[in-house]
Amino acid sequence: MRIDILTILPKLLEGPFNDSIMKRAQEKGLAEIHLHNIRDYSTHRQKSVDDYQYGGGAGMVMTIQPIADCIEKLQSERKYDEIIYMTPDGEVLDQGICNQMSSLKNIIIISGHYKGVDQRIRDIFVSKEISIGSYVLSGGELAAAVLTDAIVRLIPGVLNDETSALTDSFQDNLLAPPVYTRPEDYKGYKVPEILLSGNLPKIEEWRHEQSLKRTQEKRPDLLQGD
Ligand code: 6GU
Repeated sequence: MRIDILTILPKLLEGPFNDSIMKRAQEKGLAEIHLHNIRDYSTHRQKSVDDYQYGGGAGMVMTIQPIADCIEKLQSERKYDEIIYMTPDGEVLDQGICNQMSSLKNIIIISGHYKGVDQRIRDIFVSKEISIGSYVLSGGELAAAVLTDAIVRLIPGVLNDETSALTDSFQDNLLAPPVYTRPEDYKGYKVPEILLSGNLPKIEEWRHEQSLKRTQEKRPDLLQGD
């Protein structure tokens, strides 16, 4: 899978993709992540990427030209399955959306800043608008990093058995059960007996019960099933 991310702050995105699982996915050739600095595409004398908004009001708007030129250059090189715009007014990201997107071949993600991008960028190019939750970030970069991480780890071969996505919280609409490691007894706080029993079917049954219980207590909305 190839992901092209358009941003005015590429530095913000270098860290998250150059470590751990995201790094390994790229080294294994399973994911290609390309960062594009929108400013590099500006034809303006001062390489500006934003301007005052028509109608007045506080806050700058990202201009069409550099973003459109960057997208059109990428589209001339390959076909894209989705062009995603990260915005607090988009569809709220969940595991179902991540699962669907992890099977795509090429996507573009646009990170907005300031008051966002000129509406015409959205009208002309964008096929999907995504928010990562009901709060406002100062820019779309961290949201783009969240989306990319959540998608890339689902690409077959990225995770090994140890980090399998199958037992993640949310994969079956249930939260993951509690986990324990050594020591067996920490200042009187003990590991549940069942986990030491070696009885695998019983352990799996316990884990499922715990998942259900946790979900009921913490996220009953997930059990509503819609
Ligand atoms: Cl995608 N962008 C910004 N700026 N804020 C957000 C968001 C996105 N999702 C939640 N808050």
